[in-house]
Amino acid sequence: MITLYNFGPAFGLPDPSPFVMKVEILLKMSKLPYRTDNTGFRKAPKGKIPYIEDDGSIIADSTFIRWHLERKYGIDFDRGLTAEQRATGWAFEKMAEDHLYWAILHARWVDDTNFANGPASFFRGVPAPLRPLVIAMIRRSVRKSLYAHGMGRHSTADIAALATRSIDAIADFLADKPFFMGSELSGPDATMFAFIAGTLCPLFATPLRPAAERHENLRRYVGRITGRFYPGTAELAGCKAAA
Ligand SMILES: N[C@@H](CCC(=O)N[C@@H](CS)C(=O)NCC(=O)O)C(=O)O
Repeated sequence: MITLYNFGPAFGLPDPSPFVMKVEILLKMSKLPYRTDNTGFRKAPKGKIPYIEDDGSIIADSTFIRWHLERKYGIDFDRGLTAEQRATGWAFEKMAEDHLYWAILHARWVDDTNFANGPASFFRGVPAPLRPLVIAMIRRSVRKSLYAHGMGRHSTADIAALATRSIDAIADFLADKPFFMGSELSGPDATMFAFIAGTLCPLFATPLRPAAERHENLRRYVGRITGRFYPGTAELAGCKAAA
C-alpha cells in the first residue's frame, strides 16, 4: 500500500498544498490503493511535502512521484496525447508549480490577514509562549524563499499582475474543453485542478481569487474534477461539484 505524506485537509481544501492535491489526484487516477499520513514532515527527505513510501522506497517531489507511478505500475497519465500536447501540458504544469505557486504562497503567508485566516492554524500545537517567536521565524524564512525565487522582490500589485496573466493563460487554454488537454483526463489535470482550486480558495482575500473567479470555465472545471474524485463533497473552493 502506498503512503502519501501530506499536511491533511485545511482551508476547505483536501490539502493546503497544491503539490499534495496534485499527487492525490494522480493516485486517484491510477486507482492504486493508498493511505495518507500527516505526520511525516519532519522526516521529509527534501524538507518538503509531498513524498510517498511505496514498498520501502521513498520518493519525494510530486513530479518524481508521478514518474515513479508511471514506471513502476506501467501507467501513462498522458496516454493518447501527441508529443506536442505533452510538451504543452508540461509547460503549463511548470508555470503553475514554479510561477503561480509563489504568488499563492506570497498571498497566504505575507499578507497578515490571510496569514491569520489560514497558515496561522499550522502553529496551534506550538506552546503559546513560544508561538509568536516560531511564527515570526517561519514567516521570515518564507519571505526569504520568496526573495530567493525572485517573486518576493516584486510589489504585491506586480505579483498579482504576473499571476493573473498565468491564470488567464490557463483559462484561455482550457476554453470550453471538459479537461485540460481535451475530452479525457490526463496528467496536467492533476496539477491544474490543484492550483486553480488553491487560487479560488474563499478563505483568502487575494487579487488572485477574483482573477480566477471571473473565468466561469475554471469554476466549472474545479467542480467537474471535484465531482469525479471527491464524491460526497458538495462544493470545493467555492465551486459546486458536478458530474
Ligand atoms: N517541487 C515540489 C514542491 C513541494 C513544496 O513546495 N511543498 C511545500 C508545501 S506546498 C513544502 O513542503 N514546504 C515546506 C518548506 O519549504 O519548508 C513538489 O513538486 O512536490
